[in-house]
Amino acid sequence: MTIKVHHTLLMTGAAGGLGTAMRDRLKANCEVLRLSDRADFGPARAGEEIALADLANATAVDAMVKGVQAIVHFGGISVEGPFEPILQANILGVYNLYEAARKQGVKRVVFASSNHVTGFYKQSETITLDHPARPDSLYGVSKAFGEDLSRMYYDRYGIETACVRIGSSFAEPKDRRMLASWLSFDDLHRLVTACLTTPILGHTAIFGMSDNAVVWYDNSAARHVGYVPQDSSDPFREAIYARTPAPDITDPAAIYQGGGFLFQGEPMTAHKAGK
Ligand code: NAI
Ligand code: 15L
Repeated sequence: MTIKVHHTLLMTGAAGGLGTAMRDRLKANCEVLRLSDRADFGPARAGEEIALADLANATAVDAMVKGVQAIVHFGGISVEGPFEPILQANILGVYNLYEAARKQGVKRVVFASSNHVTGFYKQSETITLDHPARPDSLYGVSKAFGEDLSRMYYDRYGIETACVRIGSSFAEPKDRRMLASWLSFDDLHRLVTACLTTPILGHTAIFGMSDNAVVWYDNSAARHVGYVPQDSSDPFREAIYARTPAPDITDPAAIYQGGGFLFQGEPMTAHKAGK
């Protein structure tokens, strides 16, 4: 059973993959679920409100945040690409979100950060939450900005945030890399619920992964969140091995945790395997 500690909960990115997957699940966490995106996603259902907003529009973001007690922030550019849309959604947009939260007294945010904040660590490493950011893309840098911005809003204004460095949250793991990075939708909901309900959240990062046998991330410094994953990528392993080739271990996509993100955007020109 989920304790409803917030009457009205805002979820951004409602038209996206995770927004769609979490929409019904998060209704258990509140009396009213306010949904937002810049894209239209149809009418409100029972127990929902809709507040469409472009994150880059401060006035619209203020209206979106008004009257909520907590925010689950999935909205934004979710892949590597040209800088301008990332700037608008993930940098200006996150600033607008925190400014609206500050002005309107919202005290808790679950921020969808990404494994790409630390994508340039190797797949042969298990990193902790104390490892410095090592973004693999402009997208990863924008998520690192969101993490730092939310830290400042905690230190200055007491807005608690969990920066959830989501690995790969899809219905199933799609490839060998995702055997380590996979986060099931049910575990994502468990993780968001833990972030919303833990008595003292403070400001923390936490890696968003299921209870996978292959592990790159150590969440021991975030045990106060109380996240206990219940799913695992392991049942998918055999089928993934059968349908995917063995990795070329000199390929940067196999060396680094960020995988294929290293090849998105402008081509890398300063890479040597093993450095
Ligand atoms: P998605 O791309 O499917 O959904 C993102 C949503 O944000 C879209 O509906 C889009 O319309 C909206 N959006 C984009 N720019 C916007 C703007 N300027 N104003 C308002 N809305 C805007 O992404 P997905 O997979 O649902 O991910 C949700 C969040 O979780 C993203 O922030 C992503 O970076 C993060 N994440 C997701 C992972 C995954 O495995 N699905 C892994 C790591 C992080
Ligand atoms: C992300 O940050 C992306 O939003 C998502 O689409 C996946 O590509 C994921 O990382 C991943 O690394 O698998």
